[in-house]
Amino acid sequence: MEIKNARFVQSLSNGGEIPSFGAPEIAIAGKSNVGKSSFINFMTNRNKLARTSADPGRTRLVNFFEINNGEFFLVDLPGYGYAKVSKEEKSKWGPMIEGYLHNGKNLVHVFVLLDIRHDPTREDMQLINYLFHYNFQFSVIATKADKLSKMQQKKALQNIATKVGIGVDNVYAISSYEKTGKEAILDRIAQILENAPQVL
Ligand SMILES: Nc1nc2c(ncn2[C@@H]2O[C@H](COP(=O)(O)OP(=O)(O)O)[C@@H](O)[C@H]2O)c(=O)[nH]1
Ligand SMILES: [Mg+2]
Repeated sequence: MEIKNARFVQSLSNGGEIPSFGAPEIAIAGKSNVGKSSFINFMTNRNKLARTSADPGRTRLVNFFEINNGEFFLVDLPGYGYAKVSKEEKSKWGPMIEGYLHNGKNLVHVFVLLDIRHDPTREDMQLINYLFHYNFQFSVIATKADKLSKMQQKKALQNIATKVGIGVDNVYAISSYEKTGKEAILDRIAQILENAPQVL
């Protein structure tokens, strides 16, 4: 599988009607600053397709990115666990993420992004338990692998797999900085699309 082109198509705000583009969607979830936007830019070879860190505005919405002229969509979910936002704003995120996960008709897989250096947080585990509960297919992507040596990475992936309760072959290390780990994820995407329902 190859990502030849990508474009931003739509943001979904709280309570907005979930769009359907008639193609499989892979959602990208994780806490603020884990590297979601950088991951999307890395995967699509684009510097600024998804805006990174210093631009919280758009990252508070569900953003749809069309890949390969409609072959599939990457859906960037709002980051959770950001300490600086108000309680009121925080209270909107759960429903927005859950609303999409629950009602998005074309959703076929969730990539849960976790920082390779840390154990999953309470909020990460809430999301993961939710995915288990509703039987959603998901994989874990361990970000910022460049922060650890190869040997430390191996240990960290095993630790994350154990904490999450999945096999280590379902946990992928990536570094958007050093641009490593992309091929394995493209292979995973190919597999996901092969198994996606034909009529959405
Ligand atoms: N060392 C390292 N830092 C990264 C990597 N990916 C993202 N970051 C940094 O982590 C911060 C948050 O990244 P961003 O993509 O905006 O995270 P988001 O909030 O999950 O969308 C930024 O300062 C990035 O430069 C990576 O692969 N390695
Ligand atoms: Mg972001």
